[in-house]
Amino acid sequence: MSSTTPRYAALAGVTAAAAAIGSAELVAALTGPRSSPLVAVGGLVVDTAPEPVKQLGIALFGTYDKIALLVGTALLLGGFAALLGVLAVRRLLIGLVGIGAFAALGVMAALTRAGADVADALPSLIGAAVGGLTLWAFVAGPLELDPWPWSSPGAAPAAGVGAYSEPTGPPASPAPGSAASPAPGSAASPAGRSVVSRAGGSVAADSRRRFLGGVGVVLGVAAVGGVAGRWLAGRRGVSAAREAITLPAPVSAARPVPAGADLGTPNLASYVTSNKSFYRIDTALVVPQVDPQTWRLRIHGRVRNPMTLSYADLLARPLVERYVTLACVSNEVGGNLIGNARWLGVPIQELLDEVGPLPGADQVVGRSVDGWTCGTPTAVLRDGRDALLAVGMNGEPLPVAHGFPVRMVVPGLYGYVSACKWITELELTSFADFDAYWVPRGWSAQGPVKTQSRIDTPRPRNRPAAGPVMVAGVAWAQHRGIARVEVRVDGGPWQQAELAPTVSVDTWVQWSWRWEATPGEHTLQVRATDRTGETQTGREQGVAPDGATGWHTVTVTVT
Ligand SMILES: Nc1nc2c(c(=O)[nH]1)N[C@H]1C(S)=C(S)[C@@H](COP(=O)(O)O)O[C@H]1N2
Ligand SMILES: [Mo]
Repeated sequence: MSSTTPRYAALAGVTAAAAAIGSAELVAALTGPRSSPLVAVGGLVVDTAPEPVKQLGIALFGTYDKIALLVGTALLLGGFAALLGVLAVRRLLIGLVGIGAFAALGVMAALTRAGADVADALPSLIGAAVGGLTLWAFVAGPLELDPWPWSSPGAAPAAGVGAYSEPTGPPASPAPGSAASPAPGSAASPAGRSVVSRAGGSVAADSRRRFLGGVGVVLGVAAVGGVAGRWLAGRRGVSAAREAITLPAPVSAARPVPAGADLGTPNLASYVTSNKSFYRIDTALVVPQVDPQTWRLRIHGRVRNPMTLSYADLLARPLVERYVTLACVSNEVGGNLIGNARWLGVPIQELLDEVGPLPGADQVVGRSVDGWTCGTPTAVLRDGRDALLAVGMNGEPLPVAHGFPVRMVVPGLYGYVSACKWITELELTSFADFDAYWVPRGWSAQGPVKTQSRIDTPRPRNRPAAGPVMVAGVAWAQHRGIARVEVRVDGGPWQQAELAPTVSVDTWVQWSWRWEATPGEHTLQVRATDRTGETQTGREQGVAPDGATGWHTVTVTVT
């Protein structure tokens, strides 16, 4: 038997949840985006989800994993809200307790985020209050209305007894003065039974109209409030501050990109990756907005002279500009979580020399404003390579998503152990004393980039014609440099590819090889050898715990 009531009740629950979220977003415009319950709870999920679940999320959704998480959270919330609505019709207290539980979760999540203060509890609390009032307004009066307007005519309930009105219990009391409470003497009959009529002008139809009208108004106001909240929060962002910045010229410019570094072949990754197409990986559900005016970098821990720098202090120092290829440890063989940019920044080595690390301080922990950490070997930062506290990327201030105002970039190390974005602290400690963010989650404390190579063209779907085919791609072994790249077809002998010139050993290199392709299906493989003489292993290993290995293999059909 179908009944109208649970559907109205579920709709009331979802509407109350929407009112709660909308008002929470509006409040979060004042208290900061990370205090939004959706964002805070999502962040908690990101930080506490078991590693296999996270891996699955990344595998399924790639760099859209965060959007998937937010959409998933919203759907789950919608389901719970519908259930709460149905339960609340039976007993309002159950619904209110449910909302209270969600509020508690929101408060707990918001208050445990890095740098949280008590005001971060407000969006959840006010959202819960608004949600609770909305729920009360909708369900305090009996929700026994005319048949669900969109159900097939035959689905109308026979006796008009709402499945969730307790036949023997006392009638639910209408909410005094609440928008959705039925007008005295309208739908609710003394027995708590609904008056159902198929005639358009009945009192039940009236109250149905009023109910759906109320739902429409609340959903509309919630949506407007939520969007306005997001918009206001966005206006509090730092894009304007970023655009107002003019970066000083470097005292040491990057070596110009040599002619021929870019083969310009279609499908081949360009030698320099634009900011727009540079991959983005981080745990931040909302991009941290860090005001350069108030930004400070604290260098402390096991040092002789702790030091605090402002953004102006940093820009006043001699800046260097270098091309460095940044790669993610989660990059699969053949993957594209890698990019090459021209970074402008202060050499970290000079800062370390000034603070004077104490003996035993073998790890430098970079800490972001959102609490994320990475651990970099002190020795690597002091061995003369161009490890930078970067303020510029490809001639612009760092894009906000790539760490504005300041981030780390260290040639030769994966991003998770070196490339802290939105950095606010450098803490000298030891590997024995501190595990950075990804280490307790099963990733290696040491993350040197593995020698790798990738075939960018032809792609499997290209179906090149028989005859000469340009096979090309990129290879990288940051800070060691690439000495040789070889290609083989159908498991045959390795053939030497040609290497394009590069700026330095700290960047990737494009390679190409002319293939006399014959019709049919063929397998192309690539391997690189770095300048220490080590050849990339063909043994296949996944990305965890310290980077994938194996030869990129592409199967193409030649026509
Ligand atoms: N604050 C912060 N910095 C971070 C991360 C992060 O999650 N939070 N992820 C790191 C990882 S795993 C990588 S690969 C690089 C990616 O930098 P990009 O997003 O600029 O490409 O940033 C690193 N810096
Ligand atoms: Mo990464």
